[in-house]
Amino acid sequence: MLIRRPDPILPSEITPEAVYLERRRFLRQAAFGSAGIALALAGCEGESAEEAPPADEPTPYKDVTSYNNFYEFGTSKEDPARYAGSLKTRPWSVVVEGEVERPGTLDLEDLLRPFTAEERIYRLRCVEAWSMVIPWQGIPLGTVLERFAPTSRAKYVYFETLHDPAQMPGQNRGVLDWPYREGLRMDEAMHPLTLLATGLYGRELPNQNGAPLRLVVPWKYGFKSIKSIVRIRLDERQPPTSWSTSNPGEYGFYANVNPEVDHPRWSQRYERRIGELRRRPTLPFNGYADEVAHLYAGMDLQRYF
Ligand SMILES: Nc1nc2c(c(=O)[nH]1)N[C@H]1C(S)=C(S)[C@@H](COP(=O)(O)O)O[C@H]1N2
Ligand SMILES: [Mo]
Repeated sequence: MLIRRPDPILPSEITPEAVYLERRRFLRQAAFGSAGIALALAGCEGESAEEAPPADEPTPYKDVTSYNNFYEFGTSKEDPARYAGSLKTRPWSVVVEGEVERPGTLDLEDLLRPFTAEERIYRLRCVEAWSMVIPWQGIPLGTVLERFAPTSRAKYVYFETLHDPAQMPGQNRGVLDWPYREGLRMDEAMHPLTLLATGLYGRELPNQNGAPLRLVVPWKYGFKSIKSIVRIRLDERQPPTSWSTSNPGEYGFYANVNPEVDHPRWSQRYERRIGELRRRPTLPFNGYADEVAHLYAGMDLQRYF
């Protein structure tokens, strides 16, 4: 019988998630010295904590970067990976204005230099009920906003995506009122879970995922997580947002994931993790209720959906 030795793995065949997971394993081992010490520290028997599958398995890099929503490059989920190459992400700057004592401009390098990008694994859920688990790198938005000294009149934060139809051909079509706009209430913006993401899977953010800088608000529907941001404005009043302007009956300003409130055209009770066949029950606030439900205490979430 011929025993075939496995072929050596070419670097080009190593998936980004394999590289990422290996690096994480290495960092964890370095932190604990050895797997044995990690086991003793965790106080568990049998399997070490390192080998136990995480409750939320990250979605493969290929799916995270090839099944996207980014209407500036087309309305189908395959369009952004195919067409977002036309977006030029350097140089890049973000205007920060409005209710701040120190308005100014952030260029991307300035933004990254004084901060260390943190690594967070977050679920992202879309209103159409698909979800992914993505290892993001980024900076808590609140840390960035504090540099500009919000005034006491700052109640909301407004965000705008680049408006340049030459680079973003989808903006030649009237599917949305361009530029893409989003907003958060100040307490949502300052919440430590809210991230300005600069990368995923340990790599720079791919264009289709919102390079070079996008918002990630893990307890809300994906549409809140605005991509390729060029303007941040602190406002006294609730700002207009793209989806709630184009279809206010279907997309509210708050966009809290809520299994109890159906979307007009479909139930929100279940979701499908990309790559899984079985549906999962939708968790309130996308599974982050312990951290964020208090922000909405006393609000009627049927009305503020
Ligand atoms: N500028 C801009 N940002 C956007 C969108 C968009 O069309 N344009 N789509 C939103 C929606 S509906 C979702 S679900 C997420 C998708 O992010 P992902 O492609 O990285 O998964 O991006 C959000 N941010
Ligand atoms: Mo979405």
